[in-house]
Amino acid sequence: MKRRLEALLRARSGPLGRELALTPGALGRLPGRLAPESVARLVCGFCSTGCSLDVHLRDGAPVNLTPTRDYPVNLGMACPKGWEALTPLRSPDRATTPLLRAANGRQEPVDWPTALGAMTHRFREIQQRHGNASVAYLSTGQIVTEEMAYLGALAKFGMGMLHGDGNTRQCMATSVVAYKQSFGFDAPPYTYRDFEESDVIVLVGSNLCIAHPILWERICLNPRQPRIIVIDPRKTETAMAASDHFALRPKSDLALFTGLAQLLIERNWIDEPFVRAHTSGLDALAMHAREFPIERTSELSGLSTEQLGALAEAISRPGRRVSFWWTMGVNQSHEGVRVAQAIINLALLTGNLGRPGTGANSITGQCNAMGSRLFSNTTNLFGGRDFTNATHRDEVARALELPVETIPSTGSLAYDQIIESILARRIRGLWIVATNPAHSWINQLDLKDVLGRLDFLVVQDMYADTETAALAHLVLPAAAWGEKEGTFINSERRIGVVRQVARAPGQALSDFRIFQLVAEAWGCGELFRRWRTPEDVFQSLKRLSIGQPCDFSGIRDYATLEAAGGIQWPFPAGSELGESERRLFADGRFFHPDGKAKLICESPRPMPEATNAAFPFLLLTGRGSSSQWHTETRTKRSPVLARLSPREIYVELNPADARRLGIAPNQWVIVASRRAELSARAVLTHTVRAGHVFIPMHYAETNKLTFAAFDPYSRQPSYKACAVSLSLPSAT
Ligand SMILES: Nc1nc2c(c(=O)[nH]1)N[C@H]1C(S)=C(S)[C@@H](COP(=O)(O)OP(=O)(O)OC[C@H]3O[C@@H](n4cnc5c(=O)[nH]c(N)nc54)[C@H](O)[C@@H]3O)O[C@H]1N2
Ligand SMILES: Nc1nc2c(c(=O)[nH]1)N[C@H]1C(S)=C(S)[C@@H](COP(=O)(O)OP(=O)(O)OC[C@H]3O[C@@H](n4cnc5c(=O)[nH]c(N)nc54)[C@H](O)[C@@H]3O)O[C@H]1N2
Ligand code: SF4
Ligand SMILES: [Mo]
Repeated sequence: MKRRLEALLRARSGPLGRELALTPGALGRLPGRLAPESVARLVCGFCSTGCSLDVHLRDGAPVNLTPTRDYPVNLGMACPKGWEALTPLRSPDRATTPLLRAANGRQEPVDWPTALGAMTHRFREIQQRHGNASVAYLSTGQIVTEEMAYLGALAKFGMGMLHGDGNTRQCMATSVVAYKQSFGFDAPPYTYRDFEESDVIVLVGSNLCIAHPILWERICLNPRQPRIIVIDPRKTETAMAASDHFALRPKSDLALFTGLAQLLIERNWIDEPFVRAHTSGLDALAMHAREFPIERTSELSGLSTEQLGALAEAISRPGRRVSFWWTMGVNQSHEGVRVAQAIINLALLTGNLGRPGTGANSITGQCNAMGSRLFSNTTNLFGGRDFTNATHRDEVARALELPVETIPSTGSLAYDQIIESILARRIRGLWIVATNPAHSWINQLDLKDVLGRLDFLVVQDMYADTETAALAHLVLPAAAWGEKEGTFINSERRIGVVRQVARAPGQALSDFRIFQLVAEAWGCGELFRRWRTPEDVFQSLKRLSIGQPCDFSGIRDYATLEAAGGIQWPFPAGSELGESERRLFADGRFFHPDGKAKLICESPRPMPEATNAAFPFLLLTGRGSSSQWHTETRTKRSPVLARLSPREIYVELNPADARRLGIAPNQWVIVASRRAELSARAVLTHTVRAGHVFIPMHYAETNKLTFAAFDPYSRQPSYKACAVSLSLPSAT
């Protein structure tokens, strides 16, 4: 292996060979494509809203930014993270050189050739001993589509890996499976203008004001005085701002929505012509829903029969445009897929699909979760295809001009199964790119132990001090958003461009460049010879989309995207640029062969870890503030953002519970689950009900407590329900 790399360095063949041979210092100053203008336009790299930011440059360096005024998504607005997006780039804590764990156990700086040599040598050695599938990767929804496609192709077609998953499993897997089964393709149908055109907006398990503040602003632009209904066990910021808040019992959504379907059917409040023409499965759903009469539904959901009647009436009154939106309160559940489908059923039953202001709408999380859903090559083969389908493999082989034998014919293990395989020593090498599972994964303590058992762990991140990077044998320093180019796909299927406005520090390289170098070092660079730039990959992605519902082959290039203010898929060849916003299913045709959407139902199951006398509180987790992002690797580096949210971990509890337990405001308390305990400051608030507590996910300790339960269809973790106890620290 070493000889191969040395030969490659000596040969200096092609631009990549030359790069490998460059001195480390020179690598850091690789000629990027820095935007020459005084203003460069980039889609934000935090959340899936996909706001556009104008970065102002002086002498080729970014000085500050303003939200783009004429971009159809954010209309001149940004949240605190967007305004502060440049600060995390300039942090002195950035990873600036590869780090390799030495014999003394410490991570020591090395140059790129050494790092690449170590990675390819160790991974190959593991594969030779234990088979190709003994090395796997974990990808992300936070790098540009071109990079995640490169990683997916390199790992699976070039390096022979079979298993790869990503942090979208933690986030969007439920919506993907729900849409595929109900609509025939993973296709969120809406456009953001639907927020402005609805009469009734139903937000289920979505704290829009905190998690997608600019989408909340879009609701505020609605001139129809919409009724805003929030269904969430907590009285969130969004619930407070809404017209109605229905505080259902946690994880009773499936009973609630099935009971609502029953009310609609029994009162004949359904849009029968729409249902007959465009759906299948009504009879089975009607039979099933009979088991959820209003009294039982009330008992299960904790909502009164009057509340249920009011809800059913609100979503079914003829002539009203009703839109249903959901996020993690639905997806992160032991039965999330069926809950999402129960919401989809309500939209179908009331004919609220395909028209302005309607829809069964999953709001995505990360800036490029939608890109990852289509092009990460993890669960799905490129373009929403299936690894087990020979026709699909042929299509991909043809589009990429690859030998079809390079494409595996079996799908990947899911995230939790990859972790179990590590424990069983079937997987021994792992490459983690742009995600921090040692903080964010559901059974964090187990995961840290499991990652520690790997023969070789590579972590590729913009910071070397993340909880996951600390465990790595090899850390690869990555350039960040703003230091590279490519495209993101936002929640409403809009493809937008990210440009390079800054140079990565030290020897950090774009993920794209790192993948190219790994391909060369591995010896499979020939497969990717045509992918010299991200825009080359974009042209391949266009070809991969042809014939799929997401076809965007009509977009010429990045310049077209920039001029148009982003373009939503589908946009097949020959499409005209007209309206800047488009929704799906206007023609009532879904992606199943019969053109109909499926009404799918199933009985609710009990919550996996219920409360009991020893652990009497239910722990809910989620986003804490609009200035905190996930594991805070980025947001904590901004003094402005850091000041906008508590630095110390806190637990929200109801004042009645606090009184009973003698807990004073701001006091340190111990929160314990069956797995671990932590200390947190008590915040007394009526936003959580008695018997519930809430801890934001942004603190490193939170996931020590959570219970590893998964939806059986999507294998998404159920982060939002586990049993805990509260106590005061002992005086000693
Ligand atoms: N500021 C900020 N914004 C973000 C992020 C961030 O980290 N910080 N992350 C982004 C990402 S990746 C994502 S996925 C989104 C997440 O966006 P959201 O899903 O809106 O955020 P969460 O706070 O995780 O969860 C939403 C709500 O689900 C509720 N919930 C819990 N259990 C249940 C239940 O059983 N039923 C119902 N109906 N509701 C329940 C919780 O009380 C919570 O208020 O945010 C994105 N935006
Ligand atoms: N308890 C609880 N846990 C949760 C959730 C919850 O609601 N409750 N939510 C879950 C959800 S929805 C999500 S999406 C996950 C998120 O969990 P993670 O994906 O683990 O969270 P991030 O902090 O966004 O991690 C992204 C990492 O990528 C790095 N990075 C950023 N940009 C780049 C880049 O361009 N290149 C490279 N190589 N690295 C980069 C960052 O420094 C960071 O280390 O957390 C999940 N965990
Ligand atoms: S709402 Fe999301 S996309 Fe918009 S500025 Fe904030 S983090 Fe960025
Ligand atoms: Mo997410």
